[in-house]
Amino acid sequence: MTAVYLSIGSNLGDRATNLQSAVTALSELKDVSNLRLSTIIETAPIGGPKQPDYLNAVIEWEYSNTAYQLLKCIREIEKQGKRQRLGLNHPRTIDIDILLFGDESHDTDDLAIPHPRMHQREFVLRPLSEFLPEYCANVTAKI
Ligand code: PH2
Ligand code: MG
Ligand code: MG
Repeated sequence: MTAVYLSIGSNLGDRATNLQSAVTALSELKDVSNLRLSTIIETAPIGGPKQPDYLNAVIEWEYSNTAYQLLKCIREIEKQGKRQRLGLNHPRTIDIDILLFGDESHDTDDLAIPHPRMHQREFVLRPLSEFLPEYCANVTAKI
């Protein structure tokens, strides 16, 4: 069992329903237990073209398969959520990013863990701090 943290976000369509559908789909994956959802926060978009505000949250859970298997499942759920890949930081119905996967590090074209930009993103750190307050206080102090 590995402690895994995911960031979820939506800024197109019915944002709350999009997040809820993603949480439901994630919770129905095999290899998953003890899922907890942070507070859902509304955040101004960072980067990209002019676009609507996001709803963001973080998920904590235990996962018993590999990071690559999880990535495959996430891509499938994003597809079900009508995610279109319009470009970097463009608006989206649903985005699911792996933030932390136990103490693993990955740096390939497909998978970068810890998420390379998470430490600068308040929309990640604020909900993540509900689960990992000391980790977030430490990274925030180093920015
Ligand atoms: N995601 C991005 C880029 N910018 N801004 C906010 N507020 N929330 C996001 O989830 C977000 C973003 C790329 O994935
Ligand atoms: Mg993202
Ligand atoms: Mg993503």
